[in-house]
Amino acid sequence: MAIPIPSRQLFINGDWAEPLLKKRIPIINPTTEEIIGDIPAATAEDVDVAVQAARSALTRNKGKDWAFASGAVRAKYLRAIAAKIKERKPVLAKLETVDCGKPLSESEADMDDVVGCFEYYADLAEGLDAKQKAPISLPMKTFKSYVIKEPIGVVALIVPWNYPLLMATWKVAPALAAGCAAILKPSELASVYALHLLASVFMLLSHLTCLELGEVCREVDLPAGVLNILPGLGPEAGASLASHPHVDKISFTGSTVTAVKIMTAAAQRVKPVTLELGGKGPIVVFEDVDIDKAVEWTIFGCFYTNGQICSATSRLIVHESIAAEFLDRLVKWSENIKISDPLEEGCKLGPIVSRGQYEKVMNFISNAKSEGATILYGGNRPKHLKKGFFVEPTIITDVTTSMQIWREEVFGPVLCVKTFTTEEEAIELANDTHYGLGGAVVSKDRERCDRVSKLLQNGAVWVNCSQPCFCQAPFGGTKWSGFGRELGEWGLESYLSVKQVTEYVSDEQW
Ligand code: TXE
Repeated sequence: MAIPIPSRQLFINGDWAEPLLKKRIPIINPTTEEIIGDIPAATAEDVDVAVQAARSALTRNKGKDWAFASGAVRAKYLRAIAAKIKERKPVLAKLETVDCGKPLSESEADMDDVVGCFEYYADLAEGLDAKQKAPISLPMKTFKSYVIKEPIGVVALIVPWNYPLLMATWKVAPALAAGCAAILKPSELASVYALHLLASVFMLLSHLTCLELGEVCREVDLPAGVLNILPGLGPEAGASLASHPHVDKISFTGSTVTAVKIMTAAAQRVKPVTLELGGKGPIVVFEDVDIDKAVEWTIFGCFYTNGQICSATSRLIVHESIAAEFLDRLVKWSENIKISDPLEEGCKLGPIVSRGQYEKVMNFISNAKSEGATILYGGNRPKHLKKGFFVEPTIITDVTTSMQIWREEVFGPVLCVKTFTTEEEAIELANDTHYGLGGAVVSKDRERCDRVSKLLQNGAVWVNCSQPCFCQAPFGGTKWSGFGRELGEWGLESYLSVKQVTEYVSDEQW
């Protein structure tokens, strides 16, 4: 099924703009390994223009066009964007799948979440109006104080490739609801393979739907400069944004290594950052579970989005009394996972996003073998597929806590397994990681679930499930998984600055 790939430019100041250095870069479909189009790549020069456009969107007409427009006005635009995305869902979902390899049913679900997220923040934008000038109770009658919430300003939103449009929406919707102007930088991936063969060629993906968001903004007449979209290389476009003197905040989702660079750049100008980084989540399965249900959540928690989820529960910690039967059924379930072209009906596992990521995943598997772990299931490229960056769902046992496979994020369909005997041991194993994004506990014992939820060092804990995510609930991590929270009212607050106004009203009792 050939999908026409739209040819787009950068989206700056409300319109399409050719990159100043005219750089364009090919896009590869991870299923066919074919070049399917190209996209523009922004450089520092384009970043400058976009930041200027964003700044004037905030100040135009004394801010009344956007930053100091009412929340209700901004809500109208957010709802209009949601409606346009809903209309385009079939096309956008296909583009997402062709671009990053996730099964079409998952891309469709992502588009529903995108729509829901814009609608949710439209409601919150409206709600902001009533919260302005909230009085503060003071110990003296001679003073009156109130609080106003103002947009932080121009924000840089740097996003990864595993949920291109959804991760963008998690940032764009609250930022716009708050009255900020934004520069969105979608991800690029440099294919390791291509770099070896052809030093100057980078393969970029995961921009397509983000660029379509530009077209949607044009159609709803979003005021010029409020949202600018600049695909480009991380060390070039991303780094210029992170260090730009007129960017007021950075919200980043990606790797911990890149987060350190972004924080370092932000620190030079004392800029706030929100960081949502990687993970190595545990799923703790107790002996009292319904095994089939627990197996299903284990599979979902690790293999959804081809295993490329930061909150994936990729370390299974299972009670030793049920481990043998659990693993047996886990293997049977894994055998039934349909691995195919992700556009095909019923596909449950598509290709890894790029050759570089594919090779990284395969290296993790071969390192695990050489460190003495056992590949209980999978570990290879599926034999029935001749092309594409596919990896079988993989289950690894005989793992020790010092092995790389236990410690590092794989970002692929790879589950490693350890058993436990006591609850204390389970919690210790679950927390034995530098990361702290998502974690799960599965048990029929309510009190035990409450105890374990409290003790897991994660920003999100799932009980008797893994991964469900609602835009109303806060999302973010502890430890190396970052700080700050996206989504819910916490997401909106992260784009607002709180100002107190205190007035001297009378000198009685002074
Ligand atoms: O991430 P990067 P990559 C993890 C996952 C994956 C690994 C590498 O383990 O295997 O990270 O993926 C931009 N200044 N996650 O290389 O580099 C870049 O252009 C400013 C977890 O894709 O972190 C892209 O837009 N920006 C994760 C974004 O950062 C820079 C999702 C993410 O890229 C930059 C993705 C720089 N110097 C990967 N360098 C999650 N938390 O969900 C790069 N970028």
